[in-house]
Amino acid sequence: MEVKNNIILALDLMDIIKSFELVESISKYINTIKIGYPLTLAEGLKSVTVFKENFEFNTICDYKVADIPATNEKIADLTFKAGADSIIVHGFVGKDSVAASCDVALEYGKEIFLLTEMSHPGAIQFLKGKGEKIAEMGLELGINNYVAPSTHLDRLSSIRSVLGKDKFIISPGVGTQGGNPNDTLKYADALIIGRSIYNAENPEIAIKEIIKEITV
Ligand code: O7E
Repeated sequence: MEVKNNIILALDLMDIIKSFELVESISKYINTIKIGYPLTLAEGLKSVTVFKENFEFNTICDYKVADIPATNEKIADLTFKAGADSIIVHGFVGKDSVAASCDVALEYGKEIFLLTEMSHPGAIQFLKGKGEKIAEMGLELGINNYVAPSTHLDRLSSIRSVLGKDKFIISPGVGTQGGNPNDTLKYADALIIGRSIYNAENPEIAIKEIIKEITV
């Protein structure tokens, strides 16, 4: 996946009109958006379709799919039917559940992102240290795309070591959560950034500042 300026916008606003205005205001700096539960639950799955139809962006649906295989299949099917290019799936649920989402992605000629470890402080409680095993499982399943945290660089770098240089890693936590763009891009291929852009007084200035800061 080619991510313009290495930035994926986390579109976590809960209003489709405001989301449109935001994306329009920064559309020349990005080509990839991540739509998650905030916008989808507020406005429906049609928000994915509407964005896909109006912007020529890669659209990653962040539904952190984490259920039994039969339910994962249904979630993935509805998501791809709505127009998503990829879906984010939790790894901790195990191989059968992840494989179920992969199979649906394959039917649509689309992809999944496998979530290894998370970026928030509470992630160290149960998930920390499991990322390598989840990454190994992803490799066994032939998965090319992964999510790993920018706020725990030791974890991100270790997960990169397991995956090797050819796998694609996207990393949340830059900005508001404390992650640094250049440190993160030593190990990740793209940054997921939300609040530092959409909560800024001027999102265009904010994204330009981040782009200017990126030197790697
Ligand atoms: O902190 P922000 O506002 O820059 O937003 C970060 C986004 O990344 C937000 O949508 C959040 O749900 C998501 N995220 C994390 O912050 N931490 C994680 O560990 C994982 C994700 C995520 O996107 O998961 C799937 C990629």
